[in-house]
Amino acid sequence: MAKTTTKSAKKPAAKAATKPAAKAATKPAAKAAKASAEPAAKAAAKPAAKASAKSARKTKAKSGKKPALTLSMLKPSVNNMSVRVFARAAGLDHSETDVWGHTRSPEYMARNPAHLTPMIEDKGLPRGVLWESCAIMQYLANKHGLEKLYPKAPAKRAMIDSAMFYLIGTLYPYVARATYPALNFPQYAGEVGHSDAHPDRKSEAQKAAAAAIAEPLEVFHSFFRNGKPFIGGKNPSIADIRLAATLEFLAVIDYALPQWAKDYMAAIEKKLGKAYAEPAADVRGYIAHVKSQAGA
Ligand SMILES: N[C@@H](CCC(=O)N[C@@H](CS)C(=O)NCC(=O)O)C(=O)O
Repeated sequence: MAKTTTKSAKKPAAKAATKPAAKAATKPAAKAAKASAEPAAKAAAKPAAKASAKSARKTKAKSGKKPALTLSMLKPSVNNMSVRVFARAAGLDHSETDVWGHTRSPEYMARNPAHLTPMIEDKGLPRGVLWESCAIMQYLANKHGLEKLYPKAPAKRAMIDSAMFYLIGTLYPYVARATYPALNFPQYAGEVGHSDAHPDRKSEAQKAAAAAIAEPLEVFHSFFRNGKPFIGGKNPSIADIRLAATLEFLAVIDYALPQWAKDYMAAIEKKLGKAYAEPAADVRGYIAHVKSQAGA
C-alpha cells in the first residue's frame, strides 16, 4: 500500500468525534440546522487555519517531499471513506487533511464553493480541485490506468457507472434521511429534517426512508452483482467500494442488513484488508460514539 500522510486542519478527528453533540448544543438550533453535513466544529476556524498552515509546513519539512495528490476529508463520513479506501487500495501516494470544522472557512470556500468533502487537489485539474466521491475515483482511476478497479471496456465500465449513479441518486438519499438524524448530521436543504415539521412527522419520514432502503439495496444484489462476488466481478470495483462504505452508516440505526450484504461487506474488507479497515475504523468509531451518547 502506498504511503498515506494524514494531517489535521486543527484537531484530530478522534478528538473532534468525542465532542460533536456537546458543541452542536452550544449553537442555536436554527444555526445548527443551517450548518453543513458535518455535525459540529465550527469554532476557532482562524486559529485552526494558522495551526494547519504551521503543521502543513512541518509535514513538508519532515518528509521532504509532499505527495502531489492531497485529499481533504472528514473521518466520520462514508462519502469520504469511499475515496480514502480507494486511494489506499490503488496504492496512490497521497496526503490527507482532516478539515473537520473548516469546510465553510473562507479559505476552503475559495477553493470549493460547494464546501464539500471529499475534495482532491491535483495538478492538471482545470480548477485545481475536484469534489464528488465517484468523480474523484473515476478521475484517479483514469489518470493512473487502474483498470482492475474501473474497467476500461465501455460496456463493463457502463455497469460500474450505472451502479454508482444509482447509488448517489436513489440509495444514498434514503440512507441519509434514515441515518443522519441518528448521526447528528443536519439534513440537506429541502429534506424533512431541515424543515420546521413536527418531530413526529420527521420521525415518520425517517422510518419511511429506512423502509425504502430494502428495494434499491436488493437491486445491487440481484442486478448489479448478478451472482458474482462483486459488482466488478471477481474483484471489488470503485462501485463496490462506494456501496460497502455507504452500508457502514446503517449500523447507527441497527438496520437489519440481509445476509448477502453482510457477507459482501466482509468479502470486500477481506479482499482490501487495511485499505478498507483503516478508513472504516474512523466511521465505525464515530458511530460507536454517537450510539454511546444516545444511550447515556
Ligand atoms: N455526493 C457527495 C456528497 C459529499 C458530502 O455530502 N460531503 C459532506 C460530508 S458527508 C461534507 O463535506 N459536508 C461539509 C459541508 O457541507 O460543509 C459525494 O459523494 O462526495
